Amino acid sequence: MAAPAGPHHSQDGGRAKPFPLCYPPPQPRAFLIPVRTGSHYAVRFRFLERGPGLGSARLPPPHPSRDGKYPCALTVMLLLVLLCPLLGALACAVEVMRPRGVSLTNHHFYDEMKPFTCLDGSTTIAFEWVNDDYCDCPDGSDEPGTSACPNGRFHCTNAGFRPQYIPSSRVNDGICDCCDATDEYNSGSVCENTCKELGRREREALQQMAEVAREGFRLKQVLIEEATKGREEKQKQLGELQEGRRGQEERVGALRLAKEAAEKPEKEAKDMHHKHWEAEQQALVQAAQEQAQAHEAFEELDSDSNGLVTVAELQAHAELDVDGDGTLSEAEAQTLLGDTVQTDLPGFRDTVWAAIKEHYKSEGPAEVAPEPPTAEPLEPVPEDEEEEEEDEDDDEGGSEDEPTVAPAKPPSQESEEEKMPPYDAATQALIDAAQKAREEFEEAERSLKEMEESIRNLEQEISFDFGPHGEFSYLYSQCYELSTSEYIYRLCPFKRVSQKPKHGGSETNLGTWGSWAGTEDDRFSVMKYEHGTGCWQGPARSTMVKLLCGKETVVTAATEPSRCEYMLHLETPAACQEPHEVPPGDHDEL
Ligand code: MAN
Repeated sequence: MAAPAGPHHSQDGGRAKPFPLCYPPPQPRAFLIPVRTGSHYAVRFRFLERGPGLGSARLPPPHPSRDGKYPCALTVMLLLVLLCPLLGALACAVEVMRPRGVSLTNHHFYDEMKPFTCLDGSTTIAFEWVNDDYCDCPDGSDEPGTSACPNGRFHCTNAGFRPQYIPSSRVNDGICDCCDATDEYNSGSVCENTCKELGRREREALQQMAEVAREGFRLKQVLIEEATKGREEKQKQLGELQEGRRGQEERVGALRLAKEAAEKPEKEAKDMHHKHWEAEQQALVQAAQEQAQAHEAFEELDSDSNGLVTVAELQAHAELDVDGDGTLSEAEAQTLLGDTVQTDLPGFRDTVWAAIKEHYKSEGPAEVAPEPPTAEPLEPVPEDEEEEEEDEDDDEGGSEDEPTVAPAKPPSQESEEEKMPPYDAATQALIDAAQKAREEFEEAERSLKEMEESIRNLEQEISFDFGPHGEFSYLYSQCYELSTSEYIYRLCPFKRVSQKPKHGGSETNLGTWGSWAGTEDDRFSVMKYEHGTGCWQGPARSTMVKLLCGKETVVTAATEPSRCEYMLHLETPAACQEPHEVPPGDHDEL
């Protein structure tokens, strides 16, 4: 039960002293083990037995006590100190006596020949009050080996493993905290000393780590060599590309001129062809309009609608008067009809219409707008009336009897080019030559663009800071993945980090390469990726990548310590430091 710290009452005024500081000397039950520790000699005392009130580290003081009870201890000690250099290979370690729960470092504060001053300097008490299970010092330093002070701490030596401090409250609480079991000396709990086993396991783990560090560091040297070579190669490649670019720029320039030179006559020839075709189209339209007008006039003149226009029917149109007397006489009408007394539509169209169209006045409504120009005449021209040049249809192969050569496409959707007849051989030759020049130019231009892209990439790669010796350069243009229960994390070093849900959904950008972000003296231990996809009502996603020494390159952990702020662990030989060989053996605190 912890007693309050505070001013001390009388030394023998009712204080319980269940665990006296000293124990009688006649049964030291200890044996001496001379051991060598490094270059100094010491003698280690081991106890055969522990008992209540017996500080496990307590031995009779090495100097005569006030009542001069234990002079032999000093003699033994002195003897050993004198003998130590003579023991040669044997080492001597003295287990320094100190009250229970006091560390070796602090033992000199606890001199049983002097009153004890609390470590905070606040009070001085009789030494007998140390570890008397009553808290005297406000800092708890007078009760290092009991649970009397709520703020005290107990030191476990843990020989064979790591020394440790535990809160005083854990002393004799029935739970084994110290691996050397010294915290449970009076609780009835049976604790085993597991320090040796823990130490062995720790040494094994440390050895494994040391092996990883050794091998990793060896691999790092290979990476550095490769990085140096790679960098030289890239510099060389860059120089060659830059040189090549100049030549390619000239080539592109020359091919551009050649292309322009070839395109000029091509354009002229194509324009010419186009003009001809347009003129033909125009003529066709006019012919069609003419025919439409003739047809209309014929139908008007053919007042009895018998399909023939007669002299009498012509005479109904006085505007056709030939001699200017205001009437169209029968003889005049006959002249207009020629050597026939009546005419059908084809005859009218071909002979009569040409003679009257200048004077003919329609009686009907306003003239119908002509049909839009088409490649085909509006009406099939009767075979007997064909008077156009014969080469017109040479390549088309179409005649009026064959409805249409083109399959499904309606004429309105046809492009001008498609409607046009094929080019003549000379024009086609110019087009082919220009096309060739164009292709050569485009090919050269494409290759120049690729060169420029490679130059940009190389320049960017060379400008990256890949670590003090370029050891991280091999990570460039690689990607590494880690699958967790929810996501697949993908790290492409020096580029970006992403996260893809495993059960559907699109990839999220967790940041693009920002900078090295380790501490000032260890800058290359952390990478920062930033400006990722915005977090809903939060910051843009970002990721820290912690680089750890490993024999292989692998992402070993992915976490999200804070919403939309991620942390990956990347093991890589490039992060291994030169290992400092530690000689094997245990380094117990005595
Ligand atoms: C997604 C993931 C998570 C993130 C949330 C934030 O679900 O990117 O990592 O925490 O969005 O809304």
